[in-house]
Amino acid sequence: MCSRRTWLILGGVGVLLLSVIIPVAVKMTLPLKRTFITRCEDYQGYDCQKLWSAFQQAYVGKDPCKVPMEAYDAVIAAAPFKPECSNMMFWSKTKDLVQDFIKKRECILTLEKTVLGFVLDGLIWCGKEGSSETSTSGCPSWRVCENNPVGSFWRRASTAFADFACGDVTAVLSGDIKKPFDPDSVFGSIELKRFKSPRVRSLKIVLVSRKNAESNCMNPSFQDLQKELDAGIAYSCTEMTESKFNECSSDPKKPCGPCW
Ligand code: N1C
Repeated sequence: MCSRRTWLILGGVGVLLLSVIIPVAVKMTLPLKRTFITRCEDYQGYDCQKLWSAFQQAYVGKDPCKVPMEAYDAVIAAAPFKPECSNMMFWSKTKDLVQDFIKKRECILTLEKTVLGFVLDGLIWCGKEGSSETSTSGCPSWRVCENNPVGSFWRRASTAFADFACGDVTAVLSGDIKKPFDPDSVFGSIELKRFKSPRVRSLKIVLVSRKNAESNCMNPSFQDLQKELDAGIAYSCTEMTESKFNECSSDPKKPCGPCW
């Protein structure tokens, strides 16, 4: 016979299994397709089955280190951006900050607000030679190889998004690191180079930091940025604390316009 203490322990383990471990395991094994279609349907306005089939042909059955950006041409073409030439926001090393910000400022457009950015944000996927399956774990990162399915997707989508940029563009960078502008980041190596005058009128860098900033707008990396920027695009940089930046997103007087 089991003692009362044993029953209590067994009960506790059962509750833990039901409430934490099993849901996590199920979530991890949820097929990518289901997440893709569910998010796509929530987004509305696109033929989600068509998008899925254009998307998965980019990497399914392929060596996960041999998926170049061009593999995603078909899915990018299947989800053209809606014409909208204002309030476009780019970022590097500030993803969480920007995601919180845009939740409150509906009119600001980031790649994660477009259908493919929305559907694939935070996901991992890859295929395998000779298989029709999609894996969501054990996929190579950029440290292993550059042409991995996730990295190539973001580089391809960022290219299309930056080609579409126009008007006054904002990029939110981090003042908490020594080199806020990284020429090897997606922002530095792809997006910045696609901004073209006169379509893009200006680029404003918003450098956001916690209390004791590591770098400011005089940081030498910004000279490299300006060298890369198409002549004719006006450049400016402004420093801001994280709390000011967050306040700015909830300023009811400025639901859309810039507050820097
Ligand atoms: O390499 P990064 O940032 O400079 O890329 C950010 C830049 C943004 O302006 C976006 O338009 O490129 C675009 N972008 C995404 O929208 C995006 N969502 C999620 C690029 N990458 C994106 N991700 C993932 O986050 C992706 O896996 C990539 O490697 C990181 C961003 O890295 P980073 O260095 O902070």
